[in-house]
Amino acid sequence: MLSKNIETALNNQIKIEAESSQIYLAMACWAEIKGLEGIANFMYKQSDEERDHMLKLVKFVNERGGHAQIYALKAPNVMFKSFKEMFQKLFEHEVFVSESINELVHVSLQEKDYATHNFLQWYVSEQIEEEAMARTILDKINLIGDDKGGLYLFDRDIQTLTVNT
Ligand code: OFO
Repeated sequence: MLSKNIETALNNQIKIEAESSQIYLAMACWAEIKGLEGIANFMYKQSDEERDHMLKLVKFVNERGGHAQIYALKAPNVMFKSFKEMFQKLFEHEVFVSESINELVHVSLQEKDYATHNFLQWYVSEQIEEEAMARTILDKINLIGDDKGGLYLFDRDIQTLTVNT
């Protein structure tokens, strides 16, 4: 059984994962209208993965005697100055998600909820990978700078970047 504190904290994370999915969906749309299909597909996939992260939490809360809440979401940014800015925002968002997961882990230990603590370990590893991937993308974007040919190749190659679900 989940304590009220843990249930509230997990529900808050459900909202964060849902918002992540919306944020990346908006990025996918922006990339798509800019004609960069590879980046758009990559972001659509990221958006789907965030929805999976959300669903995993929803099921966990309901299975452990809580009630998963489906909150109204904050509207995401839909416009970006550049791809660099877009990926910078993605990176910052993943750092924010990692902090939020760390806080959850902390609360689960305070409440001596070892089942939740164990469940959250999957998110801890996921965040390490997602942050690393975002950092790799940013490094590549920085290398490209304003080179249009570089962006073309990056758009083609980003689809080969694997992300774990
Ligand atoms: Fe990319 O964040 Fe979910 O966990």
